[in-house]
Amino acid sequence: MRVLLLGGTTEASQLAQALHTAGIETVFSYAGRTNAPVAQPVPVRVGGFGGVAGLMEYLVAEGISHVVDATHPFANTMAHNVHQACTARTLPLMRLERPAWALQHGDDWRSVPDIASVCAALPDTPARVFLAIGRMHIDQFAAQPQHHYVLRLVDHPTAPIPLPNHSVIVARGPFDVVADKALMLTHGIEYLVAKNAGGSGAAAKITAARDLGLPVIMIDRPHRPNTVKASDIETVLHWLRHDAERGV
Ligand code: 3Y8
Ligand code: NAP
Repeated sequence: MRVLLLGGTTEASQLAQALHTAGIETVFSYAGRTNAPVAQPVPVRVGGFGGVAGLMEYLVAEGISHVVDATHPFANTMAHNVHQACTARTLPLMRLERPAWALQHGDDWRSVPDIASVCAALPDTPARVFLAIGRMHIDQFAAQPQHHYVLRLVDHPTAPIPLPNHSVIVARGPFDVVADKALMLTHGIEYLVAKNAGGSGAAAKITAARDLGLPVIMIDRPHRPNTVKASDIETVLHWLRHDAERGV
């Protein structure tokens, strides 16, 4: 058995540790988005595969027997590519996907279907917005330059930020509620923008916004392919052990 683990989330790192402990041969895969991704206890590969075709070639060349897609719920191209590649190669694939965050008492969520819809959910009058959705979609907010944006990024920006009023905070998760509340108070945040990432690694800002009575513009998850799915690592381990015992 040789597992390809598509990573980049807290749960992927937890699963890598469990697979290492169980002695299951695993390759952990990062896209290469950040300068210094978290180290893993198993061999790591970094960078895209070259689309579906490149991934199919990789699966054969590396003798992969099972694939676990533990990427972030918004890593949607990867999810579709791996589903297509594993279907074509008739390789067992399981997606490890943490449940979405659910509205709780005291939450003030304005749900939007995608990142492009966030601007329309912001007020016309200038506001102070905590844009906690990373680096890749900042340019979409240039359409609303009147706001002051607080941007939290994993790495220091290498290109100019196309927003006239902004502050940058460089930090990687997991985050905590006390620090996220302090951040929102220090910066006088009036709106939080977040993807429904789910999981524990970035939930702190959602709790902090609830405690402070701040509105959250919550971006719903994109549709993902209909893959065999698990919401916890024990289920993934059981799935793999079952095949390992059968010598698959
Ligand atoms: C490269 C691997 C771990 C994993 C930590 C989780 C938690 C923090 C939630 C905020 C929101 C955001 C962002 C975020 C979360 C965890 C987890 C998670 C959000 C790392 C990582 C990689 C990435 C890629 C990066 C994106 C960016 C998104 C920052 C490592 C740290 C905002 C998503 O600069 C860039 O190009 C960054 C790109 C995709 C989204 C964006 O559009 O900018 N994640 N995040 C993975 C790879 O190369 O394959 O560097 O170690 C992983 C984590 N990100 O092991 O502790 O499990 O969900 N990551 C979002 O949800 O909105 C932060 O600030 O509150
Ligand atoms: P994406 O849009 O779904 O994928 C874009 C391309 O990046 C893919 O087609 C693939 O390139 C490559 N790729 C993505 N994940 C990969 C992986 N784990 N290993 C190897 N190549 C990968 O992905 P994304 O949203 O940019 O996310 C990239 C990484 O950041 C993922 O590991 C994801 O788990 C992590 N992450 C993303 C978010 C987010 O908000 N999107 C949040 C937290 C963590 P090829 O086509 O060349 O194969």
